Amino acid sequence: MTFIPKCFWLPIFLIFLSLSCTKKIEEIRKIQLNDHWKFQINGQWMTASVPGTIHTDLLKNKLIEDPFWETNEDSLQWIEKENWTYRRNFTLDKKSLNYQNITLVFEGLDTYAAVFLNGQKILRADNMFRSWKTDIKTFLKEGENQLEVKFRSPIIENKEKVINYAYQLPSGNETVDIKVSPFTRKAAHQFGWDWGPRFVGCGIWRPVYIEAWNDARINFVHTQIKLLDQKRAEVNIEAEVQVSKPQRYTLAINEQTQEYDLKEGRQVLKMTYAIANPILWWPNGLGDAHLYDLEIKLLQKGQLLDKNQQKVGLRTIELINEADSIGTSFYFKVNGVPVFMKGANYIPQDIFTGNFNKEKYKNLLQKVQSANMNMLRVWGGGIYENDLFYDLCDEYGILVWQDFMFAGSLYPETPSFLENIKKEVQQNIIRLRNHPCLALWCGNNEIEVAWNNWGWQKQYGYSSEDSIAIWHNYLNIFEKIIPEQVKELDNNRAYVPTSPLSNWGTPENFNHSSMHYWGVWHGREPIENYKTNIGRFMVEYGFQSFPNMETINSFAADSSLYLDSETMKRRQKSYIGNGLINNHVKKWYGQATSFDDFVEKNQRLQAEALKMAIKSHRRHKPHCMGTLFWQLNDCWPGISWSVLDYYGREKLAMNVVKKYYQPLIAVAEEIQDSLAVFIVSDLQKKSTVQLELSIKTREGAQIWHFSKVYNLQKNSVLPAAKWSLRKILNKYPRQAVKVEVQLQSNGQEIFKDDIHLVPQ
Ligand code: BMA
Repeated sequence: MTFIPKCFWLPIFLIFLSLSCTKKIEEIRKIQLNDHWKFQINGQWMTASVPGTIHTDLLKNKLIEDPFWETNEDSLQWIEKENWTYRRNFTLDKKSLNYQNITLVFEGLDTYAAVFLNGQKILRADNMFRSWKTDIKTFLKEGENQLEVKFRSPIIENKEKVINYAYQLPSGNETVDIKVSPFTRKAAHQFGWDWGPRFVGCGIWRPVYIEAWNDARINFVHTQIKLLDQKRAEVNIEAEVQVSKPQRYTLAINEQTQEYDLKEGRQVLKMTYAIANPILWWPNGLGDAHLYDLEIKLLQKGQLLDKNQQKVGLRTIELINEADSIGTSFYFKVNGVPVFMKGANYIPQDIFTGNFNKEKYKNLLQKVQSANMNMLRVWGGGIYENDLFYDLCDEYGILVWQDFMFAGSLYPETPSFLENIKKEVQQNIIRLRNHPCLALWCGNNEIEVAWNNWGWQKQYGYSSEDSIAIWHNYLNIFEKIIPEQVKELDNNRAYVPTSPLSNWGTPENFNHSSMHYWGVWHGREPIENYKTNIGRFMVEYGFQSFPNMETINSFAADSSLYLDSETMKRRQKSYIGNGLINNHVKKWYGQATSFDDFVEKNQRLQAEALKMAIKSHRRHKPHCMGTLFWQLNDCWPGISWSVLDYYGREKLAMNVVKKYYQPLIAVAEEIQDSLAVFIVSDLQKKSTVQLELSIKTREGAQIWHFSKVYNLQKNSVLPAAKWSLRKILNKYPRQAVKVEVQLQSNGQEIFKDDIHLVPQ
């Protein structure tokens, strides 16, 4: 062993001591608190799920019957009138407690909640759509801690407010006497809608966790495209950081770094990230939805403190909503080119919102993509969707029309309510604005058309003073508070205060802006009216159908399998009811011979209705520049306008959507005494197709044929040909023939359709 003289020991010891005392800066630590929750019922603590909902917790513990079975909805209404308490314990070690800052984060509390940590109140929540963060360092102890969330029933919370309010507020589709939904910032459809049940629940519906950090952290990142041309893109990156120790920090974006001397508190760090030869992000059908990965890191002396991952899609998007030669346009330009939007209205995938299932999201959005859709509208009576929804839309090239969560109601004008929605709007804009899929912010669903056309003033007995005050409050929310936040936080994205901007009342209205066309269904018009009522952008229209028998059998006993059974009547939530469907079925296909037969015919009818509408909308491009049918999906196994049921099963209409949303289709249409064919191309390049048109007897014998090659312009509708029916039918009556239309590309069939002529 080498001898070390005594005098050397001291400096070696001192060096060792100083090294061991230099505190290593720790990276931010996230402690998940989603497990081990319990909820209390009759003094007992039962297992709970987080994220979750009281109804599903009760069900999992076998404390209630299946809420979807038969008419069980009715007997489960007591749940909404109860307060519910959730609790869990967790242990913290000394190391975690040593962090300078410890924050508790609830990504979603539904809705009125008081949160206690070790018996001390640390938070009060009153909005399902907000996330909640609070510093908890001083409330924590080493070892075991207890977290408790006490939910108050929205009915109990708001009953007095409803009774004492100056006037009654219209309230979506609520059917009970005391209508609390306008006062409650909670998914409106859960109070009952015309396609869903009333289940007003509560719960910790999004993840909960602790964040422990030292010195500084990243609160959020904002990415904005500053420059985008063929050679180069520049993305502005703003990172809001929170600093508890003033010193020099480094911000890194992928390989690029920049130093900052930061003071205590919140501050925004700006950097520009350049991309050479950028690859654009395109909506589904027009190219790849290319995404760039950015990793934003906050470092101190080379040690990582916090990081944030972003996916950036390079694209521009504009809404062109302006006066034109027809009336008022409404269309989107993506990367400078007008794009016809093909899609649907999307509602929450589960009435029990905490019931979040990744696979279900993925399956649904894959179906959307493979059905050739390029846009979904997240409708305003549901929720601002989970991050995964927008991540998948980014990836699959599905643009999102995002409503703020206001639908078919009017809202109180108290300062605390307005402040609450302002915070909700701020948080959700910040959470969603980086997504390339996000196309538009829309203030609300159908409030303006309702105010102007649905007779609320008379129905609710408003005096003219009331009306002035109510309308003033409406304008304050949708033309001031919300757009001001959009302008401040997401200045480059379009905002419209409401949908639709034009009502379907008069023919002239079809020349203006966005349209919800409900003449067919609510107006009891014949389905054929889809052919002539075509707006500039069809945001809603649709026809109901029953789900597949397999789904019906999941909620109805054999003894309920008839149209007038209590179960089928209660499942039908639209005031028009099953009778309207039945009348149309009879008219189109004759009296159904059994319940199964009725369901099958109803689905054929829905498919026929959507086919007619979609073909007409597309062939009227560019008068019409978008078609979003009502509705894509369901929140329970029910009767609705959906094409995919609660279990993801496809109705017959789904095939129609897939087929008629293809980029190249031919629309053969009877116009008075003629047969006309239009070839529609949504492609952004020229193409060549061969049209094959035959008239055949119902038995299949060909009596007339036409074939021609057409060169199509990009993004076009070509009126290809027109014939006098009298000439081409010869002696055959209309009802004895069918018209077959086919498109071929390079000898391959790419589209085929049959149409039947209207008998004379
Ligand atoms: C639309 C929607 C929903 C409703 C649907 C069917 O206008 O906005 O409110 O469910 O009609 O009636």
